[in-house]
Amino acid sequence: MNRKVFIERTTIGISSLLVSPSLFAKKKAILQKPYPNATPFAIATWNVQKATTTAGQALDQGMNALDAAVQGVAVEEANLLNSTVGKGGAPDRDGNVSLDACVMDSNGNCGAVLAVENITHVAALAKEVMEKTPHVILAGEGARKFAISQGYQAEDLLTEESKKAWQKWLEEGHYQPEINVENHDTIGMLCVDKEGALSGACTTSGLAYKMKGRVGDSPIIGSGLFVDNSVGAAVATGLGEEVIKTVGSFLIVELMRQGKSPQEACEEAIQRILEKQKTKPDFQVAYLATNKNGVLGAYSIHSGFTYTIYKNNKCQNINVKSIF
Ligand code: SD4
Repeated sequence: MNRKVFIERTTIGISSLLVSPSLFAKKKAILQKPYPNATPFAIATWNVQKATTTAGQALDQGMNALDAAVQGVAVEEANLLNSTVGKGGAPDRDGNVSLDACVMDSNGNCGAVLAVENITHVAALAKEVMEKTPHVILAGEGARKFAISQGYQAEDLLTEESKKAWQKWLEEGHYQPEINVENHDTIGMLCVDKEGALSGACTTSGLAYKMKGRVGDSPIIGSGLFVDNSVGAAVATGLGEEVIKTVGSFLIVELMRQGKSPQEACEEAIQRILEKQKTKPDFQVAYLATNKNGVLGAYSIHSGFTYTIYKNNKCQNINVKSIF
């Protein structure tokens, strides 16, 4: 295409958009209101009833979906007894706690922080990256410095308990990712607000005793979390390396876009991982998804995965079906 033809085509393209502003208006409306008269709800990976209720009640009071998800997961980030998220999370093999998180909103905006030390509320920090910087991802020391500049307190995230557990691990120092059967782990939360907007947050300390600098799926948009307000959303937990290889959360949303139910989409995404395994895998991966109508799906490789839902003033923890 020569320059003249290119300019002509571009001009035609732009002017046709200028004469039909309703094209834009319509698209915006669809993006912002996917579920007219939505009943707000919050869902989260694992048994995190306090976190899910915090988000659900905030939604009932009119909070927007993104803020509610960030507020919900903050409960577990601050929970010292949760050794897989936030303060008290298991450190890497050198004894440093480094956290990963991301958020995504109903308009497709997203933010993430990777391998951040000394900051507890990394999902909120990911939201600040999204809202206050021209970037999507900040990693390591840059993310930590940005947090401090935004007024976050630098804290020692290693607790007496997590230090003791790490020192015990050091006696053998044998690193092998393990199947998760604990009742809480990486927290992926999806929220729908009264406006029908869908947003999510995902936060984790990653694999216990990981190599320094290792980052899993949780802060990677499309792997640990993906939201498309005109289709639905998904979150992942488990061995991040396997989720990343199949871009799991994005895959689930795309399968729903093609007409699969949330349950079918989660099952196919798990199958996609298993196709590459020669023997029964000794790792866990689990997915939780909702479509734009609030129909849920969840599936895992091994048993033991649960999710929590808060809707209509009721909070429940649900067992999820698994392949094995
Ligand atoms: C990671 N997906 O860093 C996280 C860890 C996790 O259940 O979810 N564990 O790979």
